[in-house]
Formats: sequence, structure tokens, C-alpha cells
Amino acid sequence: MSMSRKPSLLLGALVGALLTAPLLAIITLGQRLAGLPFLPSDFFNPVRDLTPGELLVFTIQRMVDVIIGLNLGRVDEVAKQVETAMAVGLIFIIGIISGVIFFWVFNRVERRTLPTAGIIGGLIVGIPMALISQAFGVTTTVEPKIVGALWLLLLFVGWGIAHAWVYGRLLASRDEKSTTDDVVRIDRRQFLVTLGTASATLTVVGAGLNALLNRDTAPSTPVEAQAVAQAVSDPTLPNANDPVQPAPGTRPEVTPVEDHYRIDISLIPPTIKEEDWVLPFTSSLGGSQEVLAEFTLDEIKGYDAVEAFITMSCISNRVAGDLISTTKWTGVRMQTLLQDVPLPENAAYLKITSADGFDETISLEQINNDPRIMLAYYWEEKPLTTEHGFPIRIHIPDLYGMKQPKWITGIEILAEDQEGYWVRRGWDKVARVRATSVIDTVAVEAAYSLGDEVRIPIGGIAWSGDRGVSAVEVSVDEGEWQPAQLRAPIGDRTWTIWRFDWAFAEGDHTFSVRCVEGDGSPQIEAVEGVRPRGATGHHSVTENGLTISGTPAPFPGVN
Ligand SMILES: Nc1nc2c(c(=O)[nH]1)N[C@H]1C(S)=C(S)[C@@H](COP(=O)(O)O)O[C@H]1N2
Ligand SMILES: [Mo]
Repeated sequence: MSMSRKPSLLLGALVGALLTAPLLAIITLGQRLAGLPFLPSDFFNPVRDLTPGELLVFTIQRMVDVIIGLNLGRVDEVAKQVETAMAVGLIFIIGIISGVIFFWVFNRVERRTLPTAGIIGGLIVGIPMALISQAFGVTTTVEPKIVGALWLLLLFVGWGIAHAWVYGRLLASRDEKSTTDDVVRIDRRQFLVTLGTASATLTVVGAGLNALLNRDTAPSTPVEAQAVAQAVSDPTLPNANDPVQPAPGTRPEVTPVEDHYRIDISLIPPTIKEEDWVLPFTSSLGGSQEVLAEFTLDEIKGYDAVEAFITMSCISNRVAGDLISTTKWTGVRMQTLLQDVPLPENAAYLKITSADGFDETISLEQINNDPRIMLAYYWEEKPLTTEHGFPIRIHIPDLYGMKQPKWITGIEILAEDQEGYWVRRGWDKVARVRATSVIDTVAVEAAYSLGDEVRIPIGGIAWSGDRGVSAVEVSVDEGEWQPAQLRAPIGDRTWTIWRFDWAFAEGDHTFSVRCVEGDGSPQIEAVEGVRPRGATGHHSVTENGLTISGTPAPFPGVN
């Protein structure tokens, strides 16, 4: 057999692609149907952690630019989709490269050794994949974890054998063509078309099933839709009697948990089983590693509970971005829990580690000074969802989300400070929230008349961590700053809803907002991007061709 008759390496790439696509579909189905590992995500995580911090952050920022620039939807949700696509693409590319290598090797072995070569090839690719998933993966819920690793290995061996089989067929179609006339000729092109069709069918069927299964998880309501749905405030909230009503179109004062923004380093959040979980406080300060105390979830819930409405924001939230939400947190004070942890003499820091490989450090001094710091187990009086950190996450007032780990699996007592996951990647060490204010709505449809004037409610939120908002001001068309009305916030750490009833004038207008913190410091006007300390700058919106139809009714309830 001459070399020229052997299938080319290019063909190897094609076959690699045709065989890896259905492999990915099967892996995805295995995750959906049986909780088996989602390899793309398991593989992506260590790759992400090994990516130099600057490059990682740059990539994420550009991704967010594109999402915002093209108005693709909620930043957190679209980002997850893009990351998933990248993770799947990575495995796909590895598959194509493997196809080339397979064909290169197959071209050099005896025909009868092809199956063995296929198996060995499958093992060479599959073993590292299975090991990575076993060691770093957080996507499988099947116990013991090795089952998932073996499943992957099995799939890869099958995939290796498939390469050998396809190669054999390609070779055979050539042989038969040249040597026999009476046998039905297996035309190589024909065979590739059949293979392509089979691959596409499997992949499409897999993707279709996935899409069907995906419908179980209800799509979240777009923020605008929720906001429009809210006409008046929720009567069960502590500020229900406040006469300042949110302008129609203002975001809900409390974010429904399913709409709470979500940011985490994994594509699929780690699933922790309550029975398997304990929270150990450990220390190596005495020389060897020792467990100082250990708490089950029930024990933690047994302590006096504290609850508070809390606004949290991602440090990556741009001015007026959607990575900010408010919900009710319940948990135990860190100070209370620490009373039952025998701390070593030189204890000074707590390093909090998470099931997804995330970590952050907080000083003991900070905890001792702030009784509000809590280990939370409920959001809206229900156990934390898998996405938001079940079973336990920490709340630290006034800091961006990056300092507050979810899915906590351990707390190590240290003598020295350590940089956390995002700090090591160039984000601010302190990550203290910077004041922000946002225009949610210019509610032309809610125009009303007041004397000779027509007024239009404009409204939104202002927030400065735990420092309070003492004033919000609005400027129209760069005119003088005028005070807005403030609705009492629902908590000492939540956003404040403001409202400014503007004396309407037709045409094009630009509205800007700024706030003042509780202690009188103004919101920073200078524009800064999110990195490294969080975004600053005023929010403005421009409305073109404002008109109102008909004669607006008088303001309800006011003379
Ligand atoms: N374990 C873990 N905790 C984490 C993260 C993470 O990726 N892993 N992300 C942090 C970041 S950057 C933010 S903004 C908040 C987001 O919390 P949420 O997704 O519940 O809104 O969680 C923080 N805690
Ligand atoms: Mo974040």
C-alpha cells in the first residue's frame, strides 16, 4: 500500500470534528439526565485558574463589552453562555487536533493493530480528561465521584475506537475501489457524507433533548419587564408606609431570588449535599494542621439568627449595570460562631475556602469590629439556592461581592493576611463599595398634571454600601442639580429608591443623577472603569422626542 492512498491528516481533522461533536452531545446529556460530569466546564476551570490574571480579566472585560455593546441581554446570563461556548469549543478543538494525531499514527501502524491504536489513543486523551474532572471538577452529582471519571474514560475509549473504525473504513473504501469490482463499492465520499449525517443527527438530537430539558429551569424575567410590572411598592416591606412611591418602571425594591444577579468562576455551580457537609475551622499555627471546631448546618442554624435586607454588587458592575441586587439574608453572626472556636494565640485572619476553588481572606479584627458580618444560610427565608452558594455564604457589609465567598467548605485560621482569588488576579484588595446612582425610568406614560404643569416621574436607585444615601440630585440637560425625593430604604445596607418629578417639556432631553453618601461625601464624578476598584461616574440617559398624548390626569392622592 503506498502512502498516497492513505487518508490524509486533513481528513483526520474532519473525522475528529465529526466524532467529537456527538461525544460532546452525549457528555452534555449525561450531565442533564444523570448528573454525570460536564467535562467542558470541569476542564475549563483549571485552564481558567492557570490563565494569567491580566489575560483572564481582559478576556472577561472584552466579553462584557461585547454583551453590553450588542445589547445581548443580562450580562451575567449571557456571559455564562459565552463561557460555556468557549469551554465546549476548547474540547472540540482538542478533538480536532486529536483526529489529526490519530490519523498520523494510524498511517504508521498495521491495519490489524488499528483497534488497539484506537483504544490507546482514547485512553491517552481520556485519562487526563477523567483525572482533571475527578480532581478539579464540580459538575458531577453522582457518588462516588469516580463513577463520573470512569464514564468519561469509557466515552473517550469509544471515541478512540470510532476513529480507528472510521479510518479502517476509509482505507477499505480505497482498497475495495482498486481491487474489486463485484463488491458494492463503498465510495469514500459517500462514507464521509454518511458519517457526517450520523454525527450531525446525534449532535442535533442531543442538543434538542438538552433544549427540552432546559425548559425545566424557567427563564428569568428581564429586569425591565419586572420593573414595569411593579406599579407600587410591596406592602410587606418595612417602608410600606413611606409616601414616596417608586416612579413606575423603577426596578423592584427586592430582587426575586431567581432574578438575583449571579457571578461565579464556574460554569456550573458546585452542588453540595447537606448530609456530606460540615464547616471545619482549621489551623496549622500550632505546627500541624488541626481542626479547631466543626459545625453541621443544623448546628449553625441552631444559633440565634440575624436577618437583614442586603444589597450586593459585583465589582465588575458598570455604572447602571445589572450586576447589583437586593434580597433578605438570614444567618448567624460570625462573632457568635467564633465564640465556640478555640482560636490559637496568634490568630489574625480567616481564609475562607469554597467548593469551586474560590477563596478570600478576612481579618479577625474586621469581624470583631462588625457584628453584622454573617454566615448566611437563607435568602428570602429559604435555603440558599445552588447558584447562590448552598449551604453557606458569608456577608461582609460595604464590600463588593468578590470578597464574599459562596459554597463555603472551610475556614482556616491564619496569622498573616493572604490575597483572595480575584485579588491575586489584580482586583482591589479592599474592594469597598463605591457610591452609585442610577436612573431606571423616565415614566412618560405616568405623566400627571400639577397646576399648569405636566410632571413626569423619573426614578431609580442610589447605593453606597453600608454608608447610607443622604441625598440624590437630578440634572436635566446639564442644568442645575435639583434634589430628588428619597424613599426610606428597606435596610441599612440596601439601595435607596429615589424619585424626581420633572416639569415636562417636549423634545430631546438628557437626565443625569448623582448621590451624596450618609456622611456628606459626594458620589465620585470622575469616570473610572470597573477595574481595579469598581466603576465611578454619573449615570445619564437621553430621551429623544419626548411627547405625551392627551391631557394627563391630576396626580393621584395629591391636591
Ligand atoms: N465560591 C465563590 N464565591 C463567590 C464567587 C465565586 O465565583 N465563587 N463569586 C463572587 C463574586 S465576584 C460575586 S459578585 C458574588 C456574587 O454572588 P451571587 O452570584 O450570589 O450574586 O459572589 C462572590 N462569591
Ligand atoms: Mo463579582
